[in-house]
Amino acid sequence: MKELLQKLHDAAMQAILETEDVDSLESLRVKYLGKKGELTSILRQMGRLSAEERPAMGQLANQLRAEIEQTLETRRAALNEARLEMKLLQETVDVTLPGKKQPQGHKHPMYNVLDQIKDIFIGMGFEIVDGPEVELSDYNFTKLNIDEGHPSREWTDTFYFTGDSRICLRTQTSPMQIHAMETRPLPIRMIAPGRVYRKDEVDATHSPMFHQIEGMVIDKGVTMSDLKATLNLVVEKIYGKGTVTRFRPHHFPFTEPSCELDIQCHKCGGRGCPTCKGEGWIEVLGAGMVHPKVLAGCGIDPDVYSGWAFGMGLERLAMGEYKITDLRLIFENDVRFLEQF
Ligand code: 2U9
Repeated sequence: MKELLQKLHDAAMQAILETEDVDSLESLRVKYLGKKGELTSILRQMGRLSAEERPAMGQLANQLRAEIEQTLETRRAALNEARLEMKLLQETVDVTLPGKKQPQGHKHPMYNVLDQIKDIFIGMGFEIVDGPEVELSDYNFTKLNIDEGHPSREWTDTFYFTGDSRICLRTQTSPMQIHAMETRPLPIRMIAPGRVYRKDEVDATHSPMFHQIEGMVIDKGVTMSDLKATLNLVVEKIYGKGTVTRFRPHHFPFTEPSCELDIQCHKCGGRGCPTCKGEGWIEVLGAGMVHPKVLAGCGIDPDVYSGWAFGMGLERLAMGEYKITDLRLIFENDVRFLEQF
């Protein structure tokens, strides 16, 4: 019996030490030490031994069992450790490998221009006002002194939602000034940037959707010289100190008097070149004193209050600033175009 126990012990030890994975260690434990295992079946034969032999044999059996258990444990720990080490080795990050390039976007060139203008007006105490792109024709036209029958109200020029022309996509950001005059306390100093829509065919200078920025001041005693001084300052901030300006008389239904502001061509100093198309001057914006009828229509007494307003197209400004010759490039969002700015 002693030999049987010793043989079992040696076989178990060898099997344990030769095993290479943790799962089969458990099978070995069941095989040798389990309830129905080999050791149990040897011990069942203890009954055949004499009463004197039994204690020594029991002791030997216990000692060998303890040794096998100990070896199982040591082997399990060693295999676990080796497995962990292998895993760590496989998962090692090679910090010297080149990284994956993450292409980064940036602001659209037109928004650079918009943000520059916003900053200038914020610095002068103006508020930035946002509003709906879908408008009542009343706010887009009538309250701006653009009467029924005006060509810009035609179905061929404006996107209408209703057969009776009551609701449209705004053709200018001016309705936001009407809303402001109707709802805000005076005085008002505001700018209104945003998208506007006109039924134009797409070409190098036209798009059915484009961006405008308009501004307006309403207060007591506001005059044309406030308009000129403020816009001269804005132009100097955009185009540089000493930029020469010219205010040309013009006509808009919503302002009286009205004007257009030109800057002397900064490329040729006014002599005429491709940048100013030989004119010597570049048109920048339209402006004027808010029409008394428009003020009165918003419940503001034109005998007490007056105001000035301006409007300009943002795409055209960006095209001038960045020498972009085709308006379509601004909307196509081709990265090969955008990444140049
Ligand atoms: C109110 C009163 C007056 C806004 C103005 C212009 C002149 C102007 C054009 C520039 C190029 C539109 O994008 S464009 O085609 N705009 O010339 N806009 S004065 O005057 C207002 C606005 C609102 C209540």
